[in-house]
Amino acid sequence: MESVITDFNENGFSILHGILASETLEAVKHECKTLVDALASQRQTEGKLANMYPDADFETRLIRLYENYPDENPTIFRPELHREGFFGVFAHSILLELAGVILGPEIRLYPNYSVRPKLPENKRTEVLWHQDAGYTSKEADVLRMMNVWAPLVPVNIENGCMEFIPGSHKWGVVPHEKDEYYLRIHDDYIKPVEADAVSIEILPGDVVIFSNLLFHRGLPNRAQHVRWSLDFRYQDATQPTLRTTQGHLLRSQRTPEAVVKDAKAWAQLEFQ
Ligand SMILES: O=C(O)CCC(=O)C(=O)O
Repeated sequence: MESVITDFNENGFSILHGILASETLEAVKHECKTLVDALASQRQTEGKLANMYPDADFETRLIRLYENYPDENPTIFRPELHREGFFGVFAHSILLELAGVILGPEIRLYPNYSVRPKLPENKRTEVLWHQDAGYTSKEADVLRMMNVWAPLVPVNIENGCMEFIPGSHKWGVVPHEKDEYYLRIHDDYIKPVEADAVSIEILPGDVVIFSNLLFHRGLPNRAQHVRWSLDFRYQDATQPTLRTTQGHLLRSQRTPEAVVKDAKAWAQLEFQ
């Protein structure tokens, strides 16, 4: 625990190997497969799919479903994540324990939790250099957060792993510019440090925690399968979210009765 916190404070991130149990991961994948099934049915109803590819595997089925419509594939699932199988990761005891040390006793799941199916060679899934705080506001540097990123398939430079600039969380919120699909850190701030980037090549079961101020990006996927991953953020719930949405309370000494108590309760809530 101590070295994880030291890394997080010094470098802006820390990798935790093998902390998600296979049942937890399987529950998440099961829900993702259900979402893909629903998309297959929807596309067949719309007359855009002759074959639903029911036997294609998790890593490739989404590619098959959209091969004739490359601009229509989903790049992110958010409201869809209020399903029981996702709760075990969001409310993971080790992650909440760490968040407790870093953020204090009041912890919310910040209203920015996502599953990303990163399809190959698709500009809409290439997340450019940014700080999460850059998407919120200049004032977001006061937000006390711990970001979590977890792969559902082995991730590497080829299939679009994350890249971080160590120590960049100490530089405050820097200017971002709008690119075609995402914001990106202004060249004046990223070019001088880009060569210091480290690639986060990790396996399902591993997670990386990082600061909301860390310069990071998701590389393009140049493999032939979908790079599935999960990313979410814990925040000190005594602070405002600086968004119109409020997230959900996962730990609290002040109002324990307001905490989302289990997977069933999670599934009844909405993205907010
Ligand atoms: O998954 C990716 O490629 C990018 C994710 C990201 O930028 C984030 O979690 O903040």
